[in-house]
Amino acid sequence: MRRIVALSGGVGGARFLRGLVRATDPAGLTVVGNVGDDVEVLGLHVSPDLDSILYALGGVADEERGWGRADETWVAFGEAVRLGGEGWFSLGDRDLGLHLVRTQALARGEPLSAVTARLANAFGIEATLLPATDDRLRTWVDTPAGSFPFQEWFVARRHGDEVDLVRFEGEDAATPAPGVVEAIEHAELIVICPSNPFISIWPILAVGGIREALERRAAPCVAVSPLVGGRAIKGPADRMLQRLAGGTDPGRVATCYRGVIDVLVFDESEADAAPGVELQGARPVAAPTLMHDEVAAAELARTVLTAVD
Ligand code: FO1
Repeated sequence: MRRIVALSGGVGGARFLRGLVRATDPAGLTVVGNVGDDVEVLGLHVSPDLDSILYALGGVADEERGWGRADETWVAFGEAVRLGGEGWFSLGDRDLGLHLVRTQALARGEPLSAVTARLANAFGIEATLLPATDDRLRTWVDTPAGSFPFQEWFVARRHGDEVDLVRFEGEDAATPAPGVVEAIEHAELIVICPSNPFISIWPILAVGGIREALERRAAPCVAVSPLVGGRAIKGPADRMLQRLAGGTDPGRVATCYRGVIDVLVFDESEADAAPGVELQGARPVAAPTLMHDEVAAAELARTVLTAVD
């Protein structure tokens, strides 16, 4: 059994993880999920990235929408909105069930990591899923139109504003959730999933104890670029990379992870970008990265698993 730690955001990361559990023994896998985009909606604690991972690994994700559950209905949320509740962030009926359980557990004083473990167990997930931190960590974006909490910018404003800066409220005080540093220290391979570096992976790296554990890692660290041909499959990663890193080529993706990666896997269509990745101190690996189905995701996972053999 190979001990692997994967750092992941929501949609793209979760899709990759479905491939990873096909390509390796999930019992050896620890996933560290982003909590910077957690949000309170209708009094409920929502952890969108942890939930995308739970639903993907539990086999119940809505693949087309990219978030939430398949076969979802919206009766309770529709009624809440009709009665004057906030309606900018949609919660499906099945999804609501999970948020009720999590919110009650947190209100009783249970740490996020403990309730996440119980939820993962309930979904029959073999891999270990840990939030980056049990502490409050929230992503903010500074834009020409003002500063916004992450979900207000992402969902309510449809990530239409350009981003000048990404900040993580609570980063100074946040400590790694139990098990995160130990998993990194005992890992044979560390993987950064094909997630948006700025809003999915940086909040994890913003937890000092995690960043330090990665910097002193014994295991190799392989990141997968979320861009294909300089474009994001979904979401604002390409626009953010252009504005915050000065371009969208794989070399710019590598700059986001300087000091924490040894290898960058990026799409075969950008093979000529290899020297730019090397300049950032990472070994370039060009391979097919489009995950059009679970088989393709597993193939990408195998590329990652063999990139350091
Ligand atoms: N994204 C949207 O664009 N609109 C929504 O109403 C919305 C609701 C939602 C509910 C639960 C959940 O787990 C995710 C949800 N998302 C929604 C997705 C989410 O905002 C983002 O995909 C992630 O935070 C970015 O990683």
